[in-house]
Amino acid sequence: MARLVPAVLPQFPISRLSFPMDNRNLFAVLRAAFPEDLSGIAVETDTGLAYSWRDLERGTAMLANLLRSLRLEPGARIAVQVDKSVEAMMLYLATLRAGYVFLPLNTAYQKAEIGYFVANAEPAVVVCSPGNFGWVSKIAFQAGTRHVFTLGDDRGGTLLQRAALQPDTHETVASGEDDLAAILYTSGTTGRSKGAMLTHGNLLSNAQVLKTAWGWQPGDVLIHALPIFHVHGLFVALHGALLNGSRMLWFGKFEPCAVIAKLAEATVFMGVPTLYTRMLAEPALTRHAVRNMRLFVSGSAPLLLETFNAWQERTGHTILERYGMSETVMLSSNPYQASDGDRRGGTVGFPLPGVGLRVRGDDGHDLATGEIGAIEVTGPNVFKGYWRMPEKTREEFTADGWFRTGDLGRIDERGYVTIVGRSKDLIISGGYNVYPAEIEGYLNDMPGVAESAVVGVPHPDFGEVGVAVVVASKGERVAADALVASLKSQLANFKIPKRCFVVDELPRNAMGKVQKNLLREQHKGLFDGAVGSP
Ligand code: MCA
Ligand code: AMP
Repeated sequence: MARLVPAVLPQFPISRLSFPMDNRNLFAVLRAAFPEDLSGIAVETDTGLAYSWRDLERGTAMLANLLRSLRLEPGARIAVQVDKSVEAMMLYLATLRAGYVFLPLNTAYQKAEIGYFVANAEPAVVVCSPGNFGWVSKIAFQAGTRHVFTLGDDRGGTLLQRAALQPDTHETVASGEDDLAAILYTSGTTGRSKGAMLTHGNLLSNAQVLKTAWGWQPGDVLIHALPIFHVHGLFVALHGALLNGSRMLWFGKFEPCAVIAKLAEATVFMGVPTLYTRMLAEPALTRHAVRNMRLFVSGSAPLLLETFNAWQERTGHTILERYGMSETVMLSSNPYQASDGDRRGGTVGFPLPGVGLRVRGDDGHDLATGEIGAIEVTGPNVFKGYWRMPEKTREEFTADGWFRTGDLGRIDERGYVTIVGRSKDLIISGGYNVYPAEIEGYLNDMPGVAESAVVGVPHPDFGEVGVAVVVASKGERVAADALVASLKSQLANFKIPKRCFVVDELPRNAMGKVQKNLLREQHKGLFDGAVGSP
């Protein structure tokens, strides 16, 4: 039996709050969807804690009051690199509530990565794990950040200590649709990461569209087992549950057996393909285990047909695959209702209501049904631009205002979209994006390295993983293990190539361009038969 704990402080009666619906602040809209009876459980964690809707109301109010008490400038960025916890989720909601801009950072990021984001975004507040305070605060203070707090996944740290001193009511700031709600950094094929600026309107419109598209209904319970520093866990899953006033079963980390054990209590699950393949590897995944489930959603990376079919066979459920990006939130989805069509494995379904999606050729003309070209999109969900990169923003939009996704696809005669590849040099590993150019940059800077190429190859657990191929400088010798060790000391762990080869030369075409396709072909069988993670 879960224990009901107050989120931040002992309970106080809360005053009646008004949420004028002309307020397009995303929090105000989510808050209006909370059940009338705030004493019910909103979030139940895998550590045995339960948070009521009132706890969310009060906790976010206290955190919002703390942020407001710092007298930050309008539009101030709140950068957060902490382990997943309900308090971290409340910090996100509190940032919206107080009218500031949330900047989530993957916990795997190391010094150089955090240094770049902090210097680029100039956050007024940085919140980090207690164990990282030493190095993170140094980076933050050097970049001019005025406030650094800590937040642990055990409800420890200075942020909650300070928030506990604040009143537990807060009138949500009035926001317009065009006001910034969050900045999500996404790496680039060249150069450094770009901060995608998402507005309250972007997030709100997408959440509302998905509520209908995926048939959210009273009594739904969501298993939340994704990280909360990227679009999938932070927006798609979280907003879905909150906007429906639905209880969440909250996992700090994805553990297949623990999640399977909770499926019987849930109705909705969202995951990247690796989560599905890991659950399929467990005999405990049976039709009985999923007897109360209504919907399984997959996205962030291609779902193999093999996984789609195996899931259907084992559980009797057809996974609904959808497609999105940090810059656009969700773009397309397979149908929820059978009357709207089948859920087709290998496709990402139809463009969502309000989303324009077209496929264009190199010459910029619309392609005929079934032809493969560049996917371009438009809609209220499409971001405002890249933070302080007007030039980059211009490059990524067409003259008529459509966003170039960098994905290649086709639309069939029934309107289903299939993604067939990417024009951007990107590896998607276990749902995380890895940009070869970034890894190659680090490798090329290492002593004794003349050049390198990083390519993605199939992997049974992560879908795709990076493999590095390195050429030593003339007269130098380099050891693959040492190169990988050096990368590990500098970069987030999911970016580290799973294998590294030192070769005499890289294959090049007549123009002198490295032929990555040949490297991919050469190494494509490297992980055949590998079970689980390496
Ligand atoms: C961990 N490792 C990885 C990954 N995760 N390597 C490559 N790719 C990864 N994704 C490394 C670890 O550092 C470790 O290396 C080794 O692989 C094994 O780790 P393991 O314990 O198996 O990993 P884990 O901690 O269990 O994590 C696997 C995971 C996780 C649960 C699949 O990667 C995950 O939560 N992925 C979801 C990502 C996500 O939410 N993406 C949504 C992005 P070593 O032993 O050397 O340290 S939003 C998005 O893309 C858009 C907008 C969308 O459409 O949703
Ligand atoms: P991100 O930069 O993390 O927002 O990743 C966005 C990219 O993930 C998209 O441009 C696609 O390449 C990829 N992606 C997301 N969902 C899917 C999907 N269902 N199938 C294939 N690729 C996907």
